[in-house]
This record gives sequence, C-alpha cells and structure tokens, in this order.
Amino acid sequence: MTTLLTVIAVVLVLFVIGQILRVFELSANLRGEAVYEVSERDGKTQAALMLVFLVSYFSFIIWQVVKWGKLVLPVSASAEGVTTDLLFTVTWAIIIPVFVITHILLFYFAYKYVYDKNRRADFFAHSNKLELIWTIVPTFTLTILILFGLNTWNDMMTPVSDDVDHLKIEVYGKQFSWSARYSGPDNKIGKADIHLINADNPLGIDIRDKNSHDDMIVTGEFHLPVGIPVQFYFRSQDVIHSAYMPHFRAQMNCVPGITTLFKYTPTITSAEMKTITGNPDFEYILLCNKICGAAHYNMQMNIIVEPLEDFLKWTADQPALNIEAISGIEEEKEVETIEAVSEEIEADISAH
Ligand SMILES: [Cu+2]
Repeated sequence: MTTLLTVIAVVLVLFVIGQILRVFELSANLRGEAVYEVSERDGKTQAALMLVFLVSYFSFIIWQVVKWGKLVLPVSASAEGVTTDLLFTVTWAIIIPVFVITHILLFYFAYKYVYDKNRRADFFAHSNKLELIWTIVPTFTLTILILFGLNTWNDMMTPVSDDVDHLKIEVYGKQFSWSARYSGPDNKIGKADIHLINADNPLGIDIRDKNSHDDMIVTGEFHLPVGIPVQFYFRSQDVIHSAYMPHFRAQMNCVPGITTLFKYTPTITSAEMKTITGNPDFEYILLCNKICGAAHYNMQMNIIVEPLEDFLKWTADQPALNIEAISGIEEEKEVETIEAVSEEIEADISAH
C-alpha cells in the first residue's frame, strides 16, 4: 500500500512540475521570448557552473582523502605484499597527475570557450603526430604496468618448491565460517572428497589417505610462523567465498569443486604490528570478501603471526584429527559402487 501511495505521489509531483514548466513557456511566449534559444546569459551561467563543479569536485576528493585516509592499511605484513604495494604506488603516481590535469583542463576549457558569437573556431581535422603520441605513450605505460602486474601475480601463484622449508595450510570456507587445516609433521595435506562430508567430517577428509592422519583442523583463529613461506590451498563447501587477508595483500576465491592456491611469507609478527599501528588491540584477520549469504559478515578468523618457537608450542596444544569419529561414520555408510550394483543385478538374473 505504501509503495502504491509513493508511486501516486511521485506521478503527481512530476505532473505538477510539467504544468509549471508549461506556464513558464506560455508566459515567455506572451512576452515574445524564444524559450528554446540559448541566450548569452545562459551560456555564461553554464560556464560559471563548470568552475563551481571543478572546485567542489576536487574539494570533495580532498575531503574524502582526509576523512577516510586513516582507514588505509598499514605496511604490508608479507614479503610478496611489498611488491603489490609498489605496483599500487607506481599506478597511483601515473594516474593521479593524469586525473588532476585532464579534469582541470576539461572544466576550465568548458568555461573559457563558452559560446561567443564574435569568435570563430579553428578548423583542425587531423594530426598524425598527435595520434602517434596518444597511442604510443599509453601503450608503453600500460605494457610496463601489465608486465609488472603479471610478474607480481606469478610470484604469489607459483607454488613453493618442495626444496624450500614451508608450511601448507588449507583454508576451508562454508556458510558461514572458516576453518584452517594444517598439513602436520609430514607437510602433506590429506585428500578430501565432497561425498565424505558429514557432521563429524565437515571438510570431507578422506582418512584412507594416510597423509590426512596427522592433519590438524582449527577454527576461530590460526597461527603462522614469521619468516616461513606459507602455501595456502582454498576450498569451499557450498558457494563461492573469497579468502581475504588484507594485511598480507592476499585474496583468493574459494570455489566449490576446485582447489585454488597462493602463497606468501609473513614478515611482521602480530606483536610488532601492534607497535607499528599503535593499536594494542590490533589483530590480523581473514575475511570473506564475497557476499555469500545472510551471515556473510560473520565469516572471519583471526590470524596470529608469531616467532617459530611460539608457533610450535601452539601447534603442540592443538587437538589432533579425530580419526575414530570420522572412520566410525565411514564404516556405517555403505558406498554403492557400480560394481556392487552390477553384481547384485547379475545375482538377480541368475536366480530367475
Ligand atoms: Cu563467504
């Protein structure tokens, strides 16, 4: 009902505006004025408005930088993030001057070259020199930026080589929580299968794969040792989530049915970052950065970066994977394989 009343009110307001304009038009006709002709005064007003817009537009931008500038992330807490930040800085250094200069010229020229009946425009059809400049300069700049970006991307995406000491963690997203699975002493994450998911085994871990036996699952928060490369694997149970770790400049989609990955090396411990930011409550965080449903905002997990000794102490305190619970359920569940079904059919046929 409210919607209907609102629609009626809007229609009536539009109708009244239409009628008022019509009255203006008729009265101007009576005075013998040409309503649809742009007068010199109209032109001057528009030209002045261009300058007003230019000033208010830039004032608004400066105000935004001052007002929200404090929300900018602190220094990158990962080695790879430093390159990502540099890529951003270089991009800003190029686009900010271009943005400022083009916008000042755009509105200033609209003001300066307002219609003047005594002025004639130059006829200027083509210039090969200009065409070359505005084709080559952007091509060259963009090629450098793209190559730089690709290089940074490859750096984060190439898996850590097995020759390098590193940690493997699987980040698992589901509506609406995260869990992290550590590979354990063998540094191999065990296989998982969506068909094995149940209340005792929410990650669908396949315990027939021996590599899974020493895996360790944590929720709420997960820890990382400083200075050691971490190879992340991402999975999702239901919809697309996005694992976003802003302080490490890292984000990756978690897609049901496939495993995505990236790596980074944390370089600043949580304690050091508390000093850097001057905030004793500071915590690194993993967020979901994909609107994945009603409680999307709830999908977060703290990340604690600490020296290796503390990390090892923390891992020792974590409960091991509950293989009994997982396997108990597994035995009760009879998996219907194609072979079993065809054997049944064959037995059925021979019985008749
Ligand atoms: Cu999500």
